[in-house]
Amino acid sequence: MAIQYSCRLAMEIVLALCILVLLNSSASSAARLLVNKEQVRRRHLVENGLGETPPMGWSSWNHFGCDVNESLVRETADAMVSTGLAALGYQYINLDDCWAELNRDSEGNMVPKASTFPSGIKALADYVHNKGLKLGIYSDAGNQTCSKRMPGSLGREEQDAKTFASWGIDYLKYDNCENLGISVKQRYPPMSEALSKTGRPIFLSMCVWGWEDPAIWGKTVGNSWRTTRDIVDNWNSMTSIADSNDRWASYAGPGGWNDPDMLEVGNGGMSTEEYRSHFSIWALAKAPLLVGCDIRAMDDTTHELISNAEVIAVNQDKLGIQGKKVKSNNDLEVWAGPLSGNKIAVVLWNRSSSNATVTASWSDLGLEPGTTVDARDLWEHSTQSSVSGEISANLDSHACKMYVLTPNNS
Ligand SMILES: *[C@@H]1O[C@H](CO)[C@@H](O)[C@H](O)[C@H]1NC(C)=O
Ligand SMILES: *[C@@H]1O[C@H](CO)[C@@H](O)[C@H](O)[C@H]1NC(C)=O
Ligand SMILES: *[C@@H]1O[C@H](CO)[C@@H](O)[C@H](O)[C@H]1NC(C)=O
Ligand SMILES: CC(=O)N[C@H]1CO[C@H](CO)[C@@H](O)[C@@H]1O
Repeated sequence: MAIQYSCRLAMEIVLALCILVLLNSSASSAARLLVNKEQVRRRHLVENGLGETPPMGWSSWNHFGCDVNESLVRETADAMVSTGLAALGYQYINLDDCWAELNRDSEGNMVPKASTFPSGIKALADYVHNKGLKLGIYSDAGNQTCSKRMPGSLGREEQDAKTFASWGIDYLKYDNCENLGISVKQRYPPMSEALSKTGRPIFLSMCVWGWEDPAIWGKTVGNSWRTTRDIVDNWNSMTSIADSNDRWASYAGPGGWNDPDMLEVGNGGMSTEEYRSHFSIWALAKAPLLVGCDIRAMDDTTHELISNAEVIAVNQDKLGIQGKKVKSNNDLEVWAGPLSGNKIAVVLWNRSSSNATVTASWSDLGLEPGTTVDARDLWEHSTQSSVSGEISANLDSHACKMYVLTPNNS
């Protein structure tokens, strides 16, 4: 393995040098800068071709915990299509913990829990695929999963990866419980290699809780890595996770994403404005957008929040650069990041406990002082033309505004 990796690295360096030489002779310095960045960003891509943009879908955990079964999964797949979410890009239907029997069969294979998944996982994958969606599953880089109700895959990576591939699985969330104190960096690569050996492209979501700074090395192993502990459905948890994840912004990119955990929108623990902020910041930060509520029974407000196509477009922008906090002043915050086509995504966020005006000046956003922009308000769906110097909004406590700025004459 080590030899294969270093050969690959050497080949990529040669390739990058060739491209550099070519560019030096022809392209402008701006274009050169862009392509160089792209080379560096792609060098460590785990080679399954997945996660060019952050994954979108649903996961059973935040709302249902261990109370999962095959009818829930089928009904959720139905709802994904009937509510229009699938058409907006939500494609993964991800089963979390508790789908398997506690014990492996006599050949050491994981077995779907007979009482809750009597038709088996292959049949479920077929059902989900027939809807045009993808099926995700869950295991753990330890000897059991976090619920302790099913086995983990540590030491059984090849066997389990083969099982998942034979069922038609498209995504694996790989958790970090019961890990016997072994380093994350030792426990995750074997599953990555096992998945790639199956020949089936399976998105690897490394649920490593931020251990051993996964942003730094994660791209060689998986398509996303958790930067934080689990989210809880409240304001303090959501905001502190947003802040921890923000530290690692520069490491994310196509093929490998920082993961601040799944969405809580629609689960009832936050106000509408808090959920709007949650969804806006996750979208801006290029986080996986994995809905964690019961989409079979969501209310209109939840549907409106998670189906905002303009906010989703920021998350799925092909440039794939994670937006970050660019100004913070007594709970007054400005988060921003570049988008393709020279555009800029901006969130103005009042995290204090009362009403106030939040302002982003052009210098906060890296815009020249004389620049004018068209400012698209992604939640109001309205555009202000020729805005100059700064953009500001009066915001209720915990509320945000999200804009895409398009500089004029650029
Ligand atoms: C399946 O799970 C859902 C969600 O927990 C539950 O409401 C439903 O009763 C379960 N169905 C069966 C057949 O167990
Ligand atoms: C997991 O490892 C722990 C510590 O060695 C051990 O106590 C436990 O029995 C193991 N569980 C399984 C299912 O192997
Ligand atoms: C905040 O200020 C705006 C604009 O002045 C106003 O419309 C809104 O009602 C205020 N909200 C609160 C909670 O005071
Ligand atoms: C971001 C921002 O402007 N936050 C403000 C929210 O409201 C309080 C009270 O008016 C201000 O003190 C904060 O600065």
